[in-house]
Formats: sequence, structure tokens, C-alpha cells
Amino acid sequence: MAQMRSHYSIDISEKEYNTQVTVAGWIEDIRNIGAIAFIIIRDNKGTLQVTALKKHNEQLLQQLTALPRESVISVSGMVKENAKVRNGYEIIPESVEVLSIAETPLPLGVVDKVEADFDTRLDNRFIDLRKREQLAIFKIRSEVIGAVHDYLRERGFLEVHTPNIIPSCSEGGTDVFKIRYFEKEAYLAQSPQLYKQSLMATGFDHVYEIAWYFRAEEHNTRRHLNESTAVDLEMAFISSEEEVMQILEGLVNAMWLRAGTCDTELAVLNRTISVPKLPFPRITYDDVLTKLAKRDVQVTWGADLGIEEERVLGDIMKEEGVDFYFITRYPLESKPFYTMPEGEKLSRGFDLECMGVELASGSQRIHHVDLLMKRMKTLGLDPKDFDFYLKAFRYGMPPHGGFGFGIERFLMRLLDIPNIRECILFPRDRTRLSP
Ligand code: AMO
Repeated sequence: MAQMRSHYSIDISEKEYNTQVTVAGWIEDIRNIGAIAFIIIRDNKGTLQVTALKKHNEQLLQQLTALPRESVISVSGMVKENAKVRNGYEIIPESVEVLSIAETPLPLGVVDKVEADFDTRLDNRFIDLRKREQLAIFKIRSEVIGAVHDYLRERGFLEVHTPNIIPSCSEGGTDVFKIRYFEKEAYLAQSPQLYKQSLMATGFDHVYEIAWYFRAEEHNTRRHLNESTAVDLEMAFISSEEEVMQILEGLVNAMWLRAGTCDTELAVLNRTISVPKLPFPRITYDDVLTKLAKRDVQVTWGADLGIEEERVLGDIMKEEGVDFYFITRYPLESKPFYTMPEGEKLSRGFDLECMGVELASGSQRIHHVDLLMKRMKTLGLDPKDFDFYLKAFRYGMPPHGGFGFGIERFLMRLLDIPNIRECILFPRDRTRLSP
């Protein structure tokens, strides 16, 4: 069988001029002016022009120009230098293999000047993802996840995969998807929390997971998904949450740096990025309330910060020249049951925020089973529902801590994307379960 592709569009250079190549991709555009037709083909790396000449091969010109846009073809032909074409070359076709004919009309254009509405785009995500900008987001996403693996492995973290079908709620009782598991009731994991902590009792010491979060949150915002991904990490033998925060800020920095190497994709997205300065400032929850009060934003002590309060804080920090900041010493009552208390009212929990959006939460954890059970009861949870988890604390559990760091939230901030749905391939939200 003939090879479908010898070169991608951007891999053709002077060296290939006046030689035969085979290219393949989607027909992005056809301009037919009778004696000559220009066919723009798009592949994973860019576009190229195939120039069909009537005098050269009339049948081929007709075959190509009869094809609907977005059909998939493989074209063999001669590369000719042409300074008038953007790539500096064109391909004079010798033969065409039609691999798939697109139906018409298209539900969504790939290069249309007028942007379709967001729902139409998401309904036809497989076409939406053909756009250069969309591909660029997911190439950068892949790169920064590569940086996560490199950064954490270099520091001795072991990548793990914990269950997503679980017997009790990872983050407490609400916002959980219940499923039937044969004769039993089960849940989709809200996070790997219970398992990554259990692994601290094994001697694995430092673990991380690129995890799925499933959350039945009813609200439909630009920064929430019902299925999202996160870098989840847990480390043992820590003396305070500060050690966890240092890993997190180093990780964010490494990811940001790696994104900075994606020149082509950043150019497509018209984005320049500068690397955040380390260390990120640490501000306590009490300081945050004072800062907000100065802007007439009142928060009841103990409450978590809402979207609007986070936004105002982001503005205040921006004025101080700070994009990334940790909020530390949260009230115990605003943090999950596994968070280590600090005195009576405070906790060793922290959040990492970037320009008014929470990117990560973490803490030092409780590692004494009695205290853990007490905290569960205080928060109205039944320790019996957490048997398997509590067992891991009974036979030797070192002090430990960790964080969950939302990948889509990070991309929103990195690439200045206002809606989180753009940062995941097939978003799940309150009303969207398909595609
Ligand atoms: P938390 O619930 O704060 O903490 O989640 C951690 C981070 O995950 C991201 N995130 C989300 N992103 C999009 N849509 C959502 N619905 C959503 N929910 C969470 C955010 C958030 O900061 N177990 C703890 C982490 C830990 O302590 O290790 C947890 O899940 O970026």
C-alpha cells in the first residue's frame, strides 16, 4: 500500500523542492478559478497549498475541486518553490487518494471569520478541536503535564493510580455522584484523597497522580467542571505544610517555564508569558480578611472565600505586583475533616491562588486516628463509612501532607482563557453530558 504521508506541512523545506512528496490532511479551503485551483490542506502541524493546474491534469483538478471542505485526502506531487505562497512552496499534484468525504453542510466551520456560539462549538467538539487555537491549548497542556512528571520524578515522587469507584466520599458527603456497584452503592471519587493518604502508611513516602475528580456540584460557573483533572500529591515525614507548599510552588514554576518553550503554540494563542517569581508570598486568612475589609468586602470569619471575594483579593495582589500567592492558616471549620488543626480554631490548610482564582488546596493532614475520628464526627460524618481509610492509620502512619492542583484552572490562568470548558477536551457541566 502506498504511504499516506511522507511529510507534514512544516517539514517541507528547500531540500524537498523539486522532489516528490506525499502529504495528508483535511481540505480547509478550495479556491477554483477555472484553469487553476488552490487547495489548502491542514495537518497536525500547519497548512500547505496544493495547486492543481488544468493544463497539467484536468481530471485531477476536477476531482479535487468537487470535494467538500473538511474531507480527508492524501496527495502525492512535486514540491515547487513559490514565493507568493505563505510556506514558500506549493505542491503540484500527481495523484490523490480520497480517504474520507465530509458531509455538507458542516455543523461548524474551522476557519470561519464569525465565531459560532459556545454550545455549537462544544456540540461539535471534534471539529472545534481542528482549529489551530484549540490544538495549541492541548499541545501546551500535554507539555506542562510532561513537566509535572519530570519535576516530581526528579524529586523522588512515585506516580500512582488510585481507584475512581470508591465505597465512601473522598471529600465528605456532598457533591458526590452515586453509582450502583452490583448489589452495593458506590461513589465516583471526588479526588484520590483517601487513597493517596492511605499510601502514606505503606512506605511509598512520596506519591503523585494525574487524577480525575468527579463532583456533582450543581452550580454552572466558568471555573467549575463536574469532571476535571488535577495533580494530586502526598508526601510523608513532613514537619509542616510549608514543605508541601515549597514543592507546589516549584512545580508551578516548572510548568510555567515549560509552557514558555511552546513558542509556536503561544504565538497561535497570541500569548506571551513571564515566569512567576519564587517564593510566592504567604498571606494568612486573617490578613486576607483585613485586606478585603479595606475594600469594603466583609467576610464572616470562618467562611470560605467566594468567587467575588477571590476576585477582589486578586486585584489587590495585582496592585502589589503579585500574581501567585498562598493563603495560609485557614479556619479549621472551612477545611475538610482530614486537615490538621493548628490550635483550637485554625488549620494547617492552605490554598494557592493566581490572579483571583484558586488553583490548588492542600494541608498537613491529621495522622492520629482518634483525632481523625473526632473531626469526622464534628463534621457530621460517620467514621464507619470510612473503615478502610481509618484502618490505614491504625498500624503506623507517619506525619504527612499534600495538595490537589487543578490542571484546567492552571491552564485558564496560564493562557488567559476565561472559560474552563476550553481547557478540557470534552467538558462535563451541569447540562452537558455529550459529546
Ligand atoms: P479541592 O476540593 O480544593 O481540594 O480541589 C483541589 C483543586 O482542584 C481544582 N478543582 C476543580 N477544578 C474544576 N472544577 C471543579 N469542580 C473543581 N474542584 C476542584 C481546583 C482546586 O483548587 N483533596 C483536596 C486536595 C488536597 O488537600 O490534597 C481537594 O480536592 O483547582
